[in-house]
Amino acid sequence: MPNLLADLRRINGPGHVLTESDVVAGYATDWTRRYAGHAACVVRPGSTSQVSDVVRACAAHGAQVITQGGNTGLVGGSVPSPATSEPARVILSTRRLASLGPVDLAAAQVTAGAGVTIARLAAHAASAGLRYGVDLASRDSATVGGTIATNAGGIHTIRYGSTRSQLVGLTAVLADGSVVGNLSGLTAGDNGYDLGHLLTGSEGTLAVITEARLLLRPAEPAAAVLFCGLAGIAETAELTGRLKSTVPGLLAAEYVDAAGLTLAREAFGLPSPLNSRHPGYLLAEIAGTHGPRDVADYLAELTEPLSLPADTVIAQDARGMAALWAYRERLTEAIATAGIPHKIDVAVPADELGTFSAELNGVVRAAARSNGACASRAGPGPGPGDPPLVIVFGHVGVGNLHVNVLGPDPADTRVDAAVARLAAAHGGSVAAEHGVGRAKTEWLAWTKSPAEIAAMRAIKKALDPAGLLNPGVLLPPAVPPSS
Ligand code: 2HG
Ligand code: ZN
Repeated sequence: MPNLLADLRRINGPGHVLTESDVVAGYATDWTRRYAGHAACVVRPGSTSQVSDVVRACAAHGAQVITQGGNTGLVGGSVPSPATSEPARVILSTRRLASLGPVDLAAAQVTAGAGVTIARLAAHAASAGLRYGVDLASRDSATVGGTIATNAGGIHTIRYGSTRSQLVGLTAVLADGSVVGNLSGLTAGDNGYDLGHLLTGSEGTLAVITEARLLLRPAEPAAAVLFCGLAGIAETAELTGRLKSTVPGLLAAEYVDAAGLTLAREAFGLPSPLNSRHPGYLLAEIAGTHGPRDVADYLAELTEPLSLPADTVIAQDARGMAALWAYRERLTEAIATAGIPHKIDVAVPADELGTFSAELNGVVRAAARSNGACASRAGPGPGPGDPPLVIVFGHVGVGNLHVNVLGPDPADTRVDAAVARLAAAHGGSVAAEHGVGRAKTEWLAWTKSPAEIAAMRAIKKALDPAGLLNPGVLLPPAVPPSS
């Protein structure tokens, strides 16, 4: 260990090897506080070549490398294992890999360091009259590298696709320290295996991403935000389908359920957005692609054939639109004020959302009963003996739901597994935009075939034969559990 630390100090400079236990603990605990691990130190390399030297040094000492961007992942993928035993673990923070190249207007592309935040990238693109297609509530902390590693989606996935759709190339350091990748920005004429796309969604298990070449989109300022009260998620999915096929510039279609809206209102003192309460709400954001006509005329033309619900508000000014977005964007924070939630990020096909949602509460309650009911009160969430509080929201336009459950002991994963199993039973996915992390490895086999998992293991073995890159994340344990 002293030799490893000395090597890391020599490579990065002593100020960029952090060993104070409280500082390391901060990096080793994820945003939810549900996942925390142990590491010998945090290193903060400032260039791809320093990352390469760090990875080589760790390999030479048999130390594990846990790559971390903004640490905003919610499934434990960016923090080390809680085991206290050897081998040593090093958290490699990418935050100093913060270079941001000039916007290439001819190609509508930019090269960004892995540690650049999404907010900084968005502002940079906007200063050149363009936009970056991935946007998410954690934009001020989430990084380019982290969002590639998890293939993050966010609020505009319905319009621009997930991070995979923005990636043109990247630079990465493999487990032996070698540097691979291509930042030429060429989208034609590449051939062979596409390492960039293989690393997208690989959650730090195959390489350390240090830079990326990203596609930018034409700026499409929002012209209106609609907020509609609906009878539930099935009706929301149905209306979203109609919006998708009618509205040319649908930028976002987001769902919030009644429990989520109440919590956000209570946590932040927000007024009711509509005249009445409803089981569910759709927030739709529409771009100003309607030409020179007045936005109001355009919406009137649209809303006629769409037959929007009676209780709908439409905001067309920046302030009004932001006020409606607050009910959706501040939900994660609102839930955190009520306790440590179980966060189950799943995808469910649009035509199954109704039955999934109808079965959800029963499934959660049954799993919570087997947990010995709720843990102690940690805020305005449920107290001992209360039923769990289930909050459902997310990117309904792409079938991506964030099920949050408050009440059951955060250490008990039975509720999480039950919800993931329900999503799988409805033809969905146990993990969507947050990744698999440490939380969901055992459930991957519910939606991926043995052959697929074997192929993933073979890739891991080929690229990281010693298993030093983010072990315990993404891939299921070698011997699957019996359940
Ligand atoms: C969002 O869409 C994020 O706001 C966070 O993915 C989801 O807190 C969550 O469960
Ligand atoms: Zn999300």
